Amino acid sequence: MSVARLPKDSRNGQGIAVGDVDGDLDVDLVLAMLGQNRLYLNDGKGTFLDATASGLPITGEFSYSVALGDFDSDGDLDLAFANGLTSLPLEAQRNRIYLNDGKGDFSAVSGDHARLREERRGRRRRR
Ligand SMILES: [Ca+2]
Ligand SMILES: [Ca+2]
Ligand SMILES: [Ca+2]
Repeated sequence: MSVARLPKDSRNGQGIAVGDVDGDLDVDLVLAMLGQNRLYLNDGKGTFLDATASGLPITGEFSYSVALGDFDSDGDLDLAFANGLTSLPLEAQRNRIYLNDGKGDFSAVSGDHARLREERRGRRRRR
């Protein structure tokens, strides 16, 4: 009998998303945490290996929810985190989008772009 196993640090999770983030056809896990979010890659047999250090931006933000979706339409699953906690500085409460390089390595490049677009749209409406 085989049993799915999670790393020991898989606690205090607020939200969870499942999807094949590294393109090897098994389903991986992303956890929204109060503190560093986690990326667990499936070894194909239901044992999850902690790939947080290599795959996710390191932050101290408090995430309450996470979703996977191909936001930039390049065929891989990207990440969106809903952040909060009013005692943190406003910048640390911003929601985040991280883009996947196709192998499960996520980077935070698009957060500011998303915000810029929002602001531009707002400006146009006001005119
Ligand atoms: Ca996978
Ligand atoms: Ca994508
Ligand atoms: Ca990509």
